[in-house]
Amino acid sequence: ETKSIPQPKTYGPLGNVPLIDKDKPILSFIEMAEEYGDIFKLQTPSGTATMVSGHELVQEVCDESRFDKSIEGALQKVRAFGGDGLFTSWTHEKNWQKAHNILMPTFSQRAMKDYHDMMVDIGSQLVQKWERLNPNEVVDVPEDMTRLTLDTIGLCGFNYRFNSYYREVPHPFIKSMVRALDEAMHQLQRLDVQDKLMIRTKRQFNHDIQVMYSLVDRIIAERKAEEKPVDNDLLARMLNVKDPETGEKLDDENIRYQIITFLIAGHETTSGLLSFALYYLMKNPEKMQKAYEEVDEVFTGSTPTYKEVLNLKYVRMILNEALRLWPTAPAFSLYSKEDTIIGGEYPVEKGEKLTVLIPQLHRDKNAWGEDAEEFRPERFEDPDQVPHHTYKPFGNGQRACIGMQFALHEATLVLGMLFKHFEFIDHKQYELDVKQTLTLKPGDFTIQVKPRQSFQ
Ligand code: MNH
Repeated sequence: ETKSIPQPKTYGPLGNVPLIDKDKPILSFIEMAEEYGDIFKLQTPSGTATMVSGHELVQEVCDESRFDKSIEGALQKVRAFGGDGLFTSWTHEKNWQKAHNILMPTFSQRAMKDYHDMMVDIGSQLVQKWERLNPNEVVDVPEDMTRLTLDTIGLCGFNYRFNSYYREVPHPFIKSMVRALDEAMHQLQRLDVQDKLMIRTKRQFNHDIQVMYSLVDRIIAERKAEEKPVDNDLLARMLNVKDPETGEKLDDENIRYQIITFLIAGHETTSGLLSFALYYLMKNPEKMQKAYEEVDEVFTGSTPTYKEVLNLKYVRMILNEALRLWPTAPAFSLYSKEDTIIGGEYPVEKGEKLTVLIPQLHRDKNAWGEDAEEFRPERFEDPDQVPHHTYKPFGNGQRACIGMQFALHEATLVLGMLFKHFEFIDHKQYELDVKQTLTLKPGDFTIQVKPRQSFQ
């Protein structure tokens, strides 16, 4: 006995598009999931999308023998500049396996030791900036976090300094990247004819891609021209290391795509994570207090060490919980390898696509309990208590995030440094307004900061 998948009402050739908020599609999907349940279907100009969010269904589609990552929707649009880089390639493309083999070792927990001092360098720039503000000045949290995460991946990845804290407006790369990502998200909701008419938008998109390429090509050329190039960053690995399986190195075009990919994937999401974490702490003073206590106990010297960061257990739990409520990369897509049935009742054809709606999965009361909407880092105290297969902020299986340790080390270190140095003032009684540029961030989130007395 099979059932058809629920679908909201459609509007002619636009399908379900009029029901989707074009600036924050993910929030519309969350609302629809509330109404239509664990699985529902949407028709858009770029095809049919089936959204799954119930924990049992998600567990099923995370079975890699039956489903694999699909490059579609926004990801397919991002492919215009990410090419066959790790993020936007199919698993069966030769360059995915090759780059995966070559780059995995640079992202292990141990490899973070090599990046730690550079992360501290950039973190200190943020601390110094905030220390030098006048008492009434206001901090735009997501903006300063984006400066931090961009500069960190630039330095650790490519020995390149964006020097974002010395700029009033974002680095040109960032301007182009944000606009291109935003355009990729909006393209999805346009009919082909509409899209073809938007000549200026298209020109801007192509221009933005060229801006990104030119920076990256310069970074590569400068590295190649150096007499004694550094040998321990990501770029060095990309240029020099052979894939043990094929004996081949990455080609130049693919290296360009990988660098773009790491610059994008490597900072937007982590910046959102830090912003959401600070937001939740400011709204939960008892949790904030616990974080202060931990940091005061663990960070004893003037500069945090690699090992001390690993000991910030509660800060790590705070980050896990922030990523549960607002996973900053909120969806991933799969295709079915065979004709199959999911949930025992919904037929899925070979090649058919499914999208996992992560924020909804993370709020599934059947898995997380009645308090699923509450910010409670303690639920991550005992890893065995975390419900299996219901927590996917970094995606799934072999296509999961390669930068997870990097993001968590960076974010834990920086939250620790901020707690060591500041008190935070919710000067405008901020109410959460989630913004989407493919990834999620708290919009218009400003605070005031005050140096902590005990450290003056
Ligand atoms: Mn990241 C894949 C989330 C930080 C580089 N990342 C993914 C996926 C999710 C994700 C989800 C899977 C997407 C999919 O299946 O389509 N990533 C995050 C989050 C953070 C994050 C929530 C921070 C918080 N990611 C980072 C950082 C880097 C990075 C930092 C690099 C330094 N991520 C990647 C790359 C991939 C990826 C590269 C693609 C990996 C692959 O498919 O081989």
